Amino acid sequence: MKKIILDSDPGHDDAMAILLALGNPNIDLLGVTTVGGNQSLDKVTYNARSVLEMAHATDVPVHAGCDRPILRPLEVAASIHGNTGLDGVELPEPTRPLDEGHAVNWIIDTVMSNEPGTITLVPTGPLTNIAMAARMEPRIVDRVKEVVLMGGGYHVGNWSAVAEFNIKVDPEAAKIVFNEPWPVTMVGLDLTHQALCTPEVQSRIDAIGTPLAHFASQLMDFFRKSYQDNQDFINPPVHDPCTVAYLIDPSVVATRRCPVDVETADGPALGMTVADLRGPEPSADECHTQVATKLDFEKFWALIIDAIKRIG
Ligand SMILES: [Ca+2]
Repeated sequence: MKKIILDSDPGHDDAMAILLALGNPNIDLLGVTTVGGNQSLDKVTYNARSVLEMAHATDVPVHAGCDRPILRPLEVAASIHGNTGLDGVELPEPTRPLDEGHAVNWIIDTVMSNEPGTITLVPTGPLTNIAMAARMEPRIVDRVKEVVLMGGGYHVGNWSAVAEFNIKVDPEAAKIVFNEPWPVTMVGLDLTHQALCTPEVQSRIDAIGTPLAHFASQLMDFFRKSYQDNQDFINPPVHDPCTVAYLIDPSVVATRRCPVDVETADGPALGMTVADLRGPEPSADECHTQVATKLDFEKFWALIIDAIKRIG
């Protein structure tokens, strides 16, 4: 069992990441932390609680974190996720109250109270909480097993020509996270644009026949329309669960080790993840960062469908 903390801003694809983490027997979801990103902190926190409610997972704690980036005003992605952050579905009222304690404190406490090398951080929103945690308690950097994040891209952007949304929203936080010496896997757009929810995939989700499967399918309907209207896609790329899929089965996501840094200067490259892919691939001793390159599409969707089935 891999113990993970999902730090997220739900978000249609964050919701799918939560479902994959809940429904896979090899993942122990210790808690969900939230960060201002796709929508305001209040909205994404409600969404996280509501998705857990929908998935009968009211034992999983939710802690709200930072409501804005470290230096910059929050820029939300209403064009992709709608006014609620999870438009297109009826969200059930959460029965579990929001847990007390700021997400950054809870992340630190959880990492420090578990055995070193056992907790994986899985950020699927702006990296504000993770950067703040690393600054508030630097000892977590050695104790965290690894950071597997959705964000960035080495050849492509979606919020500018070269920047992906999560990184562009809080580039200073991203720079901190990429430059701490913990192992970082960047699951960026190069990878996640292969995770397309095609009509064929969606019909397999529909065929599960449960209310949760219907909920997931409605999320995908809205996400498809957003991507058709705003990002010139036919089918939506379901970014965030690619991180969890990598942790479940590394053969689903091929990686390439290389240095990665983040542009924080204002200008056309703000928020770009600069991956140095020159020369032979460095060893893990030489380089603590790697980028995701190739998705096993069939295995990926089989994991998601299996998780939704198992949750019931
Ligand atoms: Ca997200």
